[in-house]
Amino acid sequence: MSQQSYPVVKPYLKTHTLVPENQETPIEFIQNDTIPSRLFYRRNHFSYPSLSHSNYWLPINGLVSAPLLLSMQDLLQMPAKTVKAVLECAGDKRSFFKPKVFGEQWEKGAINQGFWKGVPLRTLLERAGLREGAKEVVIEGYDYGKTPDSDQVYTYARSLPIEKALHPDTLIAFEYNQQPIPFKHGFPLRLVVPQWYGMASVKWIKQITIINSHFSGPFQSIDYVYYPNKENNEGAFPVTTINVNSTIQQPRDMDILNRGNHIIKGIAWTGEGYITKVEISTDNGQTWTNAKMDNRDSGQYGWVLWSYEWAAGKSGEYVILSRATDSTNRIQPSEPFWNRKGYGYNAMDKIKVKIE
Ligand SMILES: Nc1nc2c(c(=O)[nH]1)N[C@H]1C(S)=C(S)[C@@H](COP(=O)(O)O)O[C@H]1N2
Ligand SMILES: [Mo]
Repeated sequence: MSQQSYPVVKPYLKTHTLVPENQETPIEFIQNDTIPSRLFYRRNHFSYPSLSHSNYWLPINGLVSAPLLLSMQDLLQMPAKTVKAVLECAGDKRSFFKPKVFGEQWEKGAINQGFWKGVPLRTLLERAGLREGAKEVVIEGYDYGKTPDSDQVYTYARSLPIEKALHPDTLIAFEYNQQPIPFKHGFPLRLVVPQWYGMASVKWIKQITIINSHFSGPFQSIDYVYYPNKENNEGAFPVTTINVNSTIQQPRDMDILNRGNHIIKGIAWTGEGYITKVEISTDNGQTWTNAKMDNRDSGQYGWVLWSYEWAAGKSGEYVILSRATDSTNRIQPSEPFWNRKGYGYNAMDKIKVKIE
């Protein structure tokens, strides 16, 4: 079968802002199952922190029986595990919302997958001993600055409810793809919260504090909240679990192709359960066919690779759609759930191509 050949372009990250650094992975460069560090999207609220790695200590304090102060050495000696997980920014695909919303105009590449190795946060919480009334675990990073909404200086900090903090796969990670975590992605320690959008996975961990109340830092109570209304905060609720989603990697939007057979391929992922079905339409949603799914190695938190052989017999313009369904019966909607800050976009993916 003949297949369209693509010009070879050296992979790069597409820059949205340089300070702080916000760059995404053009979706066509996601070729392998895991993304190498140099192609890992970067999402930062502040300038990179300056850290003295040689003298790194991790405090765990607050509502615990025995506060801990751990060295890297201490951590590296604890039982560790490795998980393969999708990390997706809650603002991924924000640029497709209509009407437009403020915020970084991410296209489809604020997403990553790789292997994280670390010590379960649970292990540390058990060692420190949670005291009665422990409700949330606050993870604070070393980076700081002023937020757009106020003149105050904040560090990047987020909390997890106790249940998610105790999930055995919520990790204090120190390796990405068998290497120490690259500095821009959180070296030496980063939280990794599989199944939740990326904002939960705090980089450059400075300290961990257990509290008996609801944490309300700006990245918890102002940002990373779904605001369904344009004019007011009614119906607001926090951004947590990743929505069921899929992306077409090939062909690319606006490609001009020859008549004949083409492979349509891409990825699909979800934050709850697993992907059960990916459907493709080449006639703008009138008819749908199941794509072939290759989920042999996707694991519990990984994306599935899918493909579809398309026999494009007639010249013309085509709208191609992809739509994923997960095991909790969530399915990608035809229209996204619009919200004022533009989080969680997961409408079915859509590209246009021309057959000559
Ligand atoms: N300390 C710190 N952690 C952070 C952030 C940040 O700005 N500072 N950004 C969060 C957001 S919104 C996302 S999507 C991911 C991005 O991780 P990456 O830059 O490694 O891709 O990190 C999260 N953790
Ligand atoms: Mo994000």
